[in-house]
Amino acid sequence: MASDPTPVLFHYSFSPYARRIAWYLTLRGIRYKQCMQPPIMPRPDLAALGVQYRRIPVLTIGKDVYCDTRLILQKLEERFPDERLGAADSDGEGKAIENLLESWTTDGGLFLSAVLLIPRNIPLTKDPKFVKDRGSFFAGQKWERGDMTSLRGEAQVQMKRAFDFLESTLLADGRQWLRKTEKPTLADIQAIWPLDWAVGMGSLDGNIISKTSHPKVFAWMARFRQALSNAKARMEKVVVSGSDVLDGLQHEAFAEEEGKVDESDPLGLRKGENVTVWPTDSGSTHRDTGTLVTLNSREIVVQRKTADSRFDIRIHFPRINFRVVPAASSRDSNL
Ligand SMILES: N[C@@H](CCC(=O)N[C@@H](CS)C(=O)NCC(=O)O)C(=O)O
Repeated sequence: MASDPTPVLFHYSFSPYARRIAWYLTLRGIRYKQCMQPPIMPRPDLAALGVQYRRIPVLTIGKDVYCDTRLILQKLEERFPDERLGAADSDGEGKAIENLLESWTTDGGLFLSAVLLIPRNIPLTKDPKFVKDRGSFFAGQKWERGDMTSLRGEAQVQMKRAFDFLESTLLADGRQWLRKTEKPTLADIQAIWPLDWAVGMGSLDGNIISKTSHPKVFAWMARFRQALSNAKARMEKVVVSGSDVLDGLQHEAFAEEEGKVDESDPLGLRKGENVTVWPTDSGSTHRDTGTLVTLNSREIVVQRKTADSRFDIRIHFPRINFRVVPAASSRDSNL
């Protein structure tokens, strides 16, 4: 029997990915709890749950643990179907816009440009512990100090292109929200988060991106912030400790029924097999091993015990940018 537990968001406040989820929950008015995490490893609260995955945010609903904002948003849309923020299933064009905007901003997209533009003079980026922690975070990215000036210049250009794109296409006809709706939708969230992060950090070159050069985009961002602050005023902020979450989960059920392993999946993995899962684009050195319970083109789900072996949890990962292999062969895999 599935229970109806309150979602718990594990995050730290300056994570732009976590904001994407917090904003979604806030605009929907879905009550949730926050479990605040340190911005650098280790994260004992997640380790106690049995989660090795290092990226933020992570969302739990009962004994189901969801990794990666792409999957988290889909799951929230499904679990709370009334007045969803996403386009209706029958609205193919709306869904396509949402998905394309998501690919545009996420991971290697605009997010990476915003990362390159993090100001060098804020306390966090000067902290040697933070610099060391993030040193091996991006798989395959080698940023040499001497290249930073030109990389940051390139990133400003990518940001300008993003502002140009919205100004001259979706927002050009004076609409309030990207899908011409009355209220902000998932499409607005999918597009705005790295732009808002970059503006908020003061990262953008005002000579090429400003209220004067891109008035419609800046007005849209201001409307979004206003809608968010109105919604926030209606929400109660609930902060919980990691040990409270762990103790509480003991009495919760799984939020979802156990799924199936798709027999036609090209990887040929079997239900019940011991597998290891990790993200291929960033945070790849942190890998989760457990029993494979679900595998389909959308997600990988493994079941394992909490660190103290008190109870089982199921950890969900999306298929995009994740690899799953038999646990025995993961030690040899650097892919
Ligand atoms: N594809 C992931 C990316 C998440 C991500 O990169 N999060 C950043 C924080 S904004 C992170 O985990 N940084 C390293 C860390 O916090 O340990 C998602 O959509 O959730």
